Amino acid sequence: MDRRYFLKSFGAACISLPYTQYGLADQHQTPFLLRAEPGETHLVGPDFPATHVWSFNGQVPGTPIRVSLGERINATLSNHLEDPTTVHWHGIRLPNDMDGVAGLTQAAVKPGEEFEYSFVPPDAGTFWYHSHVNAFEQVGRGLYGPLIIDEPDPPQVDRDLIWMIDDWRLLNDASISEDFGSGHDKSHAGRIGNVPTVNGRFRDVVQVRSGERIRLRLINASNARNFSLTFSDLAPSVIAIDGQAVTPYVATTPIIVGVAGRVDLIIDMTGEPGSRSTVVDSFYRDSFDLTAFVYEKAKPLRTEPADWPIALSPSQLPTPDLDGALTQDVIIQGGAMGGLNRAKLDGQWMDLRDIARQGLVWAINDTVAHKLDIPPLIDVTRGTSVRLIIENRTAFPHPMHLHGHHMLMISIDGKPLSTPRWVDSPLILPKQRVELAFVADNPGKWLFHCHALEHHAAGLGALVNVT
Ligand SMILES: [Cu+2]
Repeated sequence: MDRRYFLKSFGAACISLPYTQYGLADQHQTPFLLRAEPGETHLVGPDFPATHVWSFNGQVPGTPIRVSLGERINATLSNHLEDPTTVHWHGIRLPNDMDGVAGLTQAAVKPGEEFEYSFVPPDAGTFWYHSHVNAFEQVGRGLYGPLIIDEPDPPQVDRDLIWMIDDWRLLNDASISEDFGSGHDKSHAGRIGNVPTVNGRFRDVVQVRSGERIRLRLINASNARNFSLTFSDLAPSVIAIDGQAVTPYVATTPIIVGVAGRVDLIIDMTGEPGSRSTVVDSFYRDSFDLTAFVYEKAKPLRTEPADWPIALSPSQLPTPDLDGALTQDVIIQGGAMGGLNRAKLDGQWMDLRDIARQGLVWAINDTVAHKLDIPPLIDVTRGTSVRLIIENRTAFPHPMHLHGHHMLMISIDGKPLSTPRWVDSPLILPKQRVELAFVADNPGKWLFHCHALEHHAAGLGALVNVT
C-alpha cells in the first residue's frame, strides 16, 4: 500500500466541481433512531469503488441529531452489527449512565439488542456522537455523527454548515486498511490515514455565493489526525471552541482542530463570483488541500459584509475556585522516543518492554490504564474545584478528553491565557504544560483519556470519580 497514493494522485487540480453538495439532512423523528449497521459509501468519489463502512443509519457521518437547547434527546441505539457497540455523546454534560462508555457507565449493547438514551443537554453548541467500544476500530470504520444543540438566540447567518472531518486509511481500491490498532500506530502518532474527508467525501467542494455569511461548524472525528486549517483569503471569526462560546476573534493564525475537538466559525464569503477559496491543512510536514469553497457565478448576495453581531451568549458553566482547588499533576509519558523505561501495571512496577508485549505503551503518572476498573486518578466529592496540570513528556500530541465536564484552560507553558476558554478535548502538544480547572459537579466515574484512539487503547487514560 502506498499511504500517500490518494493525496499524491489527486492534488489540487482534482478539486473542481462538487460531486455531491456537502449536505447533511437532520433527523427529525423522536425518539431518534440510530441503527448501527454496515454500509457502503463513495468516500473517494464516483470513480472509485464504494468503501465498506460501519455506520449509523447507513451513512457516514451518521444522521445529524439536532435539537433546541432545553429539548430532551431520546435516542434508541439498535445494534445491527456483528460486534457490541454503544453511543457516547461527546462533550455533553449528561448523567453518568447515559455517557455510553462500555464497561464503565453501561454494558456494551450486543448484536441484535437495543439501548435507550435519554437526557437533556445543558449546553447549546457543536458536539458529536460516536461509538465507545473498541473506538479505534469502530470510529475508524465510520461509527460517528454530528450532534447540534441550537441556541435560542443564534447569530444571524445565511447558512449554517457542519463539516465533520475524518481521516481514513484506505488501500488503493478504496477499501479500509484492516490494520487497526497496529503496534506502530499505538506507539507513535496513532492511526494517521491517507484520505481526509469532509462529511464523508474526499476532495469534494462546497458551492457558495459571493457575499453570503456562513456559520461553519468544524468537528474532527479522526482517530488521530489533527488539523491546522487556513482559509486562503477569507478571514474566519472563531465564535466557539469545543461547543462553548468564546469572545469572537478573527483568526490570524491557522485554526487548530485537534482530534475530537470542535471549532465554530463565522465566515463572510468575500471572493468574487466564479472564483474559489481553498482550505488547506498544514498540521504535519506535508500540507494538502482539504477542500475548497467554489463561488457561484451569480452576482454577490450583498456587496458589503453583513454587520450582524456574531457573539454567542456566554457559557453557563460553573467557575472553578482556583484558590481552594485540589491540584493534580497529570504527567503523560511513554510511546516511541518517550524515554520511559518502567511503569505500573495493576500496581506493579514493570519494565516498559514487558508492558509493550501486552500492546500498552503509555502512562499517566507512571500508571498504565489497561482496563476500566483502575483506581481513580482523582476522587472528589461533588462540587470540588479541581486544577489539572497536564505535562506532555512524550514526542506526540495528545487530545485529552474529559467526560461529563468542561475544563477551563488557564495557562500554556506557564503563560496565562488572556481570556481563559472552556474545552473538553484540549490538544496538548509535545513538551507542553497546560493548566486547566473545572468544578467536579457531575456525579459518577468519568473517563479522562487521550482521544488519539490508539493511544487510549494502549493505556493512555485515567478515571475521575465524583461522589
Ligand atoms: Cu495520545
